[in-house]
Amino acid sequence: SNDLKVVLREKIKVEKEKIEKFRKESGKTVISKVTVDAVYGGMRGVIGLVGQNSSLDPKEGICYRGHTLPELRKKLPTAPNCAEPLPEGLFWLLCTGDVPTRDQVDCMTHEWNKRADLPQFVIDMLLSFPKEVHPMAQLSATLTTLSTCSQFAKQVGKVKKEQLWEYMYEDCMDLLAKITSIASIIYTRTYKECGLKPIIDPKKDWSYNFCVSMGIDNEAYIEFIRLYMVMQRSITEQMIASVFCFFSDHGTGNVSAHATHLVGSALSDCYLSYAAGVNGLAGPLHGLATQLAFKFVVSIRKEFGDKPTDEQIRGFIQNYLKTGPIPGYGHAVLRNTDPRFTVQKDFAEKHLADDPNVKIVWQLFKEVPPILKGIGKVQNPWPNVDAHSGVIFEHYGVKELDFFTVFFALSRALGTMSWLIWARALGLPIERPLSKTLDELMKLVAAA
Ligand code: NMX
Ligand code: MLT
Repeated sequence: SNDLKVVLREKIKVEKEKIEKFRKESGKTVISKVTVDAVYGGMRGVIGLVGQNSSLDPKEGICYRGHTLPELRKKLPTAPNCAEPLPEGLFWLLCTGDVPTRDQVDCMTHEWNKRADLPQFVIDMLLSFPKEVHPMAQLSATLTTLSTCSQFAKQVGKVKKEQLWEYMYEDCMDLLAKITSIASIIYTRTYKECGLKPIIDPKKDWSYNFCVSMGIDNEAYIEFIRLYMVMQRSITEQMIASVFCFFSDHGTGNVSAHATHLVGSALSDCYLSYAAGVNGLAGPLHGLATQLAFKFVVSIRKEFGDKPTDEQIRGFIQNYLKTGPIPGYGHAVLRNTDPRFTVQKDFAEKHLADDPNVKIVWQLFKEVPPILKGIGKVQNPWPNVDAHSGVIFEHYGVKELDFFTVFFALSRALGTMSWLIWARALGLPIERPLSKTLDELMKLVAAA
């Protein structure tokens, strides 16, 4: 079938049986231990979440339902005469585990285009934000308001628990269809004096319509956005069920995906849940690093011009380290260069190799890791996804730094929405780890 809901219905049945059997056989097997350090250290190393359909290898990076990012670039359907994968196809893959056919992807595009219109009260709200409100705050507030339209919220307590996922599915499809319209209004209204009405050409794909609605009709930019949407680790952390309802694993549970899942576990609808995720993504150690990493590059150019020497760059890094971490470097899980960085580098090599900002990003790639290694305590001295994105957005005309993390939020929505559907389909319970006082911890240690 080309209808995602029909395909999902069958997949959910099979997956539920598999999990039931697994839990019957192995439910009491101990697979992880919790140390005092883990309790104080952001729950590092504690397996408390399950990634149904993907994995994040510290060395290899993200794997989407068994496919690496470079593989997906080749396997997922593209727009006609284009090279980069369509995010619609990724969403199908995230939901079903299958690489979709062209017809299935077309069907997704059609669905999202059909659902893209925003209610008037949401448009009014978007047009009334003071322009100083950060775009991520605008996005979060708008999503929260959209919960008024949730079909899921209206059915909680009315229909059987097993049926709830069907309403979550409808809401998630709506959210994905509308979130790009919301983002394009935020962009045009905050930065271009007016809030342009989103242009939804029914013959065009999700990313195309979004880019054109932003007022940037440039094929290379649209291709980058398609790639970027696919790239933002839309699955690993999102396809995580808190089946064991405990703690976050080192390899899973990034802030935005975990926040979304956590709020969803209280049976909040997808709008409320994803607003929570967006709020987490807006933090400087998470998605805001996209704009901070770009600022870092711009500051280097301001100080040394377009062609800084390696020595100047090293001095700049050392100085910056006195104030905080180098944005775009390091990771809680990865122990290698983020493949999402590599994929963007590959794109930039083809399309914008002469851009002076891009050149500095590459120079930093050479100079930052040895310095971070030298500090001794940094677990991962390599660049993450955020080290590269900003210079590419800027190259194609998005000069407004505060908007960069919104792109991240659009991309992450694909993974979080696919997981919310699954979480409700599997009937996952409310997430509620235990917390202890220091005295209680000390007693536990004494008794251990
Ligand atoms: N520059 C300088 N110091 C760093 C960096 C860095 N880029 N990364 C980690 N450290 C320090 C870290 O501050 C900590 O120091 P202290 O013990 O004094 O607090 C020490 O190294 C050990 O930290 P790690 O265990 O390596 O990293 P952790 O898992 O705690 O944090 C990040 C991971 C991503 C929060 C951290 O690497 C960081 O702050 N990076 C810069 C911000 C960034 O790029 N964030 C985006 C991540 C990707 N995303 O999109 O979310
Ligand atoms: C992410 O994609 O969320 C970041 O790489 C951070 C993380 O995985 O913790």
